[in-house]
Amino acid sequence: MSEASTDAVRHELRDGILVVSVDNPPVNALGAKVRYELRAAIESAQQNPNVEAVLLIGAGRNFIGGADIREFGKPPVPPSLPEVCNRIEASSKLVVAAIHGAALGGGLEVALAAHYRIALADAKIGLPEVTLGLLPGAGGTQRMPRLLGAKAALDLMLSGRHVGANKAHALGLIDRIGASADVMAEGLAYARSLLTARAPVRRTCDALGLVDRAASRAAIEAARVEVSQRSRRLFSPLKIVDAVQAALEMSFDDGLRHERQLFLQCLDSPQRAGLVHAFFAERAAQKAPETRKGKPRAIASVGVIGGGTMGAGIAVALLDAGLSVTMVERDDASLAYGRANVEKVYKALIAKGRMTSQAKAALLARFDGSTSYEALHAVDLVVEAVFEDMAVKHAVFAELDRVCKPGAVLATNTSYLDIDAIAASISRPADVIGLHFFSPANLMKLLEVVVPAQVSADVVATAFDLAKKLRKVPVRAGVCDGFIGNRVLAIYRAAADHMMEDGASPYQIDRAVRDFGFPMGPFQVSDLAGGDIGWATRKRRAATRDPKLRYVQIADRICERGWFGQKTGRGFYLYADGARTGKPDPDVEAIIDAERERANITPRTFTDDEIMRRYMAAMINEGANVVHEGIALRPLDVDVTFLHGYGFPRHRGGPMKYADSVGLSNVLADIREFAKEDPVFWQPSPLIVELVERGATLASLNQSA
Ligand code: 3H9
Repeated sequence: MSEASTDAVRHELRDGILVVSVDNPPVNALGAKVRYELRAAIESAQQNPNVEAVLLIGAGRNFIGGADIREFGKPPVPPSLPEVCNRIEASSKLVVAAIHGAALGGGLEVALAAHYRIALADAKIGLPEVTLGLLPGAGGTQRMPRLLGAKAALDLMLSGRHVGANKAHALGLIDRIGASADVMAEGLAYARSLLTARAPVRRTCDALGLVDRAASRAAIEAARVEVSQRSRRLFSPLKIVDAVQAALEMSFDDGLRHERQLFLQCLDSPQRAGLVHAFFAERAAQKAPETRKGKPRAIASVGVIGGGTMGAGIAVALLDAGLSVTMVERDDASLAYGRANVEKVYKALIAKGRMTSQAKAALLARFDGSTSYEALHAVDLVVEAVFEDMAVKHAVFAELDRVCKPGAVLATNTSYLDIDAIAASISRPADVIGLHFFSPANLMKLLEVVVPAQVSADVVATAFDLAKKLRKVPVRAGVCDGFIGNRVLAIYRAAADHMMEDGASPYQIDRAVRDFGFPMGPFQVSDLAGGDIGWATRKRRAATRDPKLRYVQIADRICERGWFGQKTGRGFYLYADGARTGKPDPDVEAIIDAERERANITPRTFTDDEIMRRYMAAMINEGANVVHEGIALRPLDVDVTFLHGYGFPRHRGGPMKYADSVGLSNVLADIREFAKEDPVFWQPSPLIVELVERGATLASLNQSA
């Protein structure tokens, strides 16, 4: 046995097979060092007469997680990944890839360049580049269609989805599924069996998946139509289709060159920068100071107080994560209603064919209900989702304090109430935390983990751990009215109201916001959530509102008529016969006209660009205030909040990333311009002023905490 070892790629000869293992924790990403050493290993195999075949594997939990995303946007360091893949494919000795865990992006492209592929049952195989604003740039767009045909290859590349070993085998992506969990043993046995059978070197570039040219062309055209309709704001999907077309029409080498050009265009696009920012921001948001200090408490059983829409949604999220749930309601009728709300979610899934009745029964076996708090004596965590009223919350927490076991985490789902005050009202404030779910709680990814002053680090760590179990995206927030998300929302919604009163119609504002990339505009959101919710908040804030602050009454006039949006058939829009998409309402336009007159405003026109500049400036300014006050740890926490709770277009990275991309000094100039009309509303955030003075970006603050 001969061996050579390097840091990132190790190789050793085992009975004629050179085992080349990529060892670059945490996910064996293909950074410059890995690429260099991988190529060297393949070259050494060609020269070594003792090597009959090469086995590529990954050390640790994955094969290879892809190109090193951290290198994007930096000067390229040779060898490039396409070069390395070409070198692998050109090998005169058999190259076998043995996949366990992730073989994603460049990782799969390395495997596609190998001559044979085996995968273990835990494999996650895919080309997710599109989710980062890219296309597979190391031969993937040329090799995958040749291997699978254009249709299947386009489907995988355009969706970015992962497939498991069985599906990959059925598609023809891999040749064999390993029976055990030992990747080395499976890979060696497979390579040996290929050698024994004198299997030829079989290069993917020669595969015949595109020979049916008519079918390939049809698949490419169909994908082009679909992409133009569905992903019209995104840059890379059409480039993926172009690259596959090149695979059909050009030689392999020309196709690779074309792929490279398209890849570089994507790499340079602001969308790539936004999407990569979102990727890292989501991961960074999962780390808060307390998650490093505290040890999560074990959570198996959870109590949910309240069976309304929110409580039931939370119960479903918990059940789906495999936890046991005890719902507490004040009487039998309310409990029955709560249970029905839970069942309704599963019934809808069954109706859509996405769940079996057996699966529903298995989930509901972990669901229990009671009208007595005593039922919560043994639970590990409680989430309270009752009416938003401080006196009611105090009463609930007093009961929890009385019945819950020591060490139980006591969480409130309040959207704005002072959690410090709730914590201070009981004997164990260190166990009290905010878990702010978004509706529908079983679907929405965002979970604001609201950290009151006295909470213990263990409890915060438990909340982050729970978020992971629930497959939610947690963001740490401090206590204030509205926390991160709703506090910022109140400000940009006010900016939208100002524009509406000044002359823009709500329909134009919604359209401009949708064209920017949000799924809905603010007035559609209000109609969906129920206008009464915002109305209640405005009434609550009325007493403390700065009388000098401009207040637009249009929404109040609409609510006074009982027009609360979709649920009442009209709000800002008209929803005929239960329609979910509304139509502009002339009566609403008349109300707006009357309000403009009452406020003595001569309406003026706004361009969509003006609308978005004001809308975004308001969002960015309050986002910066939230960071400045320590409510959000870093700008990236604001970004993640808006990406996952408010439909912010992912390819723009989030409002703080967007601010940097348009230039913080430009945003500040806009705010100062708008302040000439309304200096009370448009007060530049001290953080923005400071950063602009120093010539620094919001991103520069993302390293802290
Ligand atoms: C590509 O390949 C382009 C090519 O086609 C062309 C090139 C020419 N690079 O997610 P986790 C970090 S594009 C650098 O929590 P998990 C991550 O930030 C790439 N770093 O683990 C985190 O760091 P930290 C296509 C990466 O076990 C840590 O690893 N590939 C990369 O839940 C753990 O990550 C993809 O898009 C990377 N590629 O999931 C796959 N990946 O600890 C992206 C991860 O400092 N990755 N990190 O926060 C994933 O989907 C998941 O990470 C994976 C593991 C499934 C692999």
